Amino acid sequence: MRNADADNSITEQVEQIISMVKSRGDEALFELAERFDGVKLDQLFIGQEEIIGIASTIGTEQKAAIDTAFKNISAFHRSQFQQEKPVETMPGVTCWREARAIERVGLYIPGGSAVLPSTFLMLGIPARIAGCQDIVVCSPPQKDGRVNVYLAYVAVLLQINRIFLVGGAQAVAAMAYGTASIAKTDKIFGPGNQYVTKAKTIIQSSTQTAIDMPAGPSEVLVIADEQANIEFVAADLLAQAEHGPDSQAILVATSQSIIDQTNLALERQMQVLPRSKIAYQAIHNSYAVLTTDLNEAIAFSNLYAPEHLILATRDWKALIPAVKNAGSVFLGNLTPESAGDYASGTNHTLPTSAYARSFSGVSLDSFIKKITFQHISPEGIQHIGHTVEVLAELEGLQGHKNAMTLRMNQEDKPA
Ligand code: HSO
Ligand code: ZN
Repeated sequence: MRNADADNSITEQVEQIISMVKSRGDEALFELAERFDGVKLDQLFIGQEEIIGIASTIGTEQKAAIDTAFKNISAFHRSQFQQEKPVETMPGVTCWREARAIERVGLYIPGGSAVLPSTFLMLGIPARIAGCQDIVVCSPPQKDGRVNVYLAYVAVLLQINRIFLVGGAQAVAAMAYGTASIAKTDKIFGPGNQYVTKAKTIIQSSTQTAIDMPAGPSEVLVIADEQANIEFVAADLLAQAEHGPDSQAILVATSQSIIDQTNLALERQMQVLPRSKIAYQAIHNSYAVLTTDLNEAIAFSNLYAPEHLILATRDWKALIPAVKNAGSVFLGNLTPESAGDYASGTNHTLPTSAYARSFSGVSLDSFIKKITFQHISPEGIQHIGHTVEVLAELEGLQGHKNAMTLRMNQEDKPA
């Protein structure tokens, strides 16, 4: 089921964890690390020296791959920086917007069934480009009470010199309420299991800390026609399926034979995947849809609003204008979701569970807010004054009218 909502038992446990962290702070975090991660920590974070030490053990090939991803993701996110021009809406009335970084952000990097250094890149890079002042990073500790070498290397690239060894709902609670060691943040980012997601929704409605987006299990929808490469289609569905048993991998095909062939390819390819058990369950909970043509396929996809949409057809260009709801779109037979998951440049933190109807994925925008500015000159006051007076009058707000009238009648005219 797609919108499998956490049952009450998850809510209750998460509420308990949040109130523990709220009342007992760091002490609760030590206790919960022992309970949930099976680690007796002697300190809650690893610092710069240790991060550099761990990072230095990275393999050459892995380092080069992370460097390339870092470069591409940085280039794409840097291009999202936009300065808007001031607009003179009336002579002497000037309005504009300026972006400012969200000052304190919290990044949650999951560490459960798979450690995802790519998620660290996807959140840390836009946070750095935006110029966020404080970037708090939480990730569950490994069994040895340290962090994974790849996370450590990403931290070095991002110049982040502290990683808190805190996972799950307790990490979200700590970044929302703050503890002696962990600073309270203004916005929390990052995917996680049902506990993390539940904690994010709870703190969003009960604190002033915002969240990136509501998150659910990951999804891909592949639209395939006769020009699709069936092996690639099956591989893309499995790449999604291996994320978790609740992942959705949907095939929308324009003929039954594409579906049949994909099923055969899925069976074959699945056998050799190390995470085949997980992938099998996900594929089992997913489905294929038969449509008469590509237009009908896109119409279905728009209703479904997938996190990832792959257009496995040579006609992908013609379909672009018809895409109305999707988190991120992969065009043509040679563009796998994996490219965007890791290294092409786009962000992989995307809206799931049909939220792509109204939400965008994480980008530079997610780490900034835009402030409007305006200035009115003596000429401007004369131009806009009467309009404001009339509108204030019709709303029965005399004080508003007054604030304008006084200025319209001012003799000496400051700039
Ligand atoms: N497909 C995931 C992101 C990811 N894949 C990380 C591999 N590592 C959600 O977009
Ligand atoms: Zn993925």
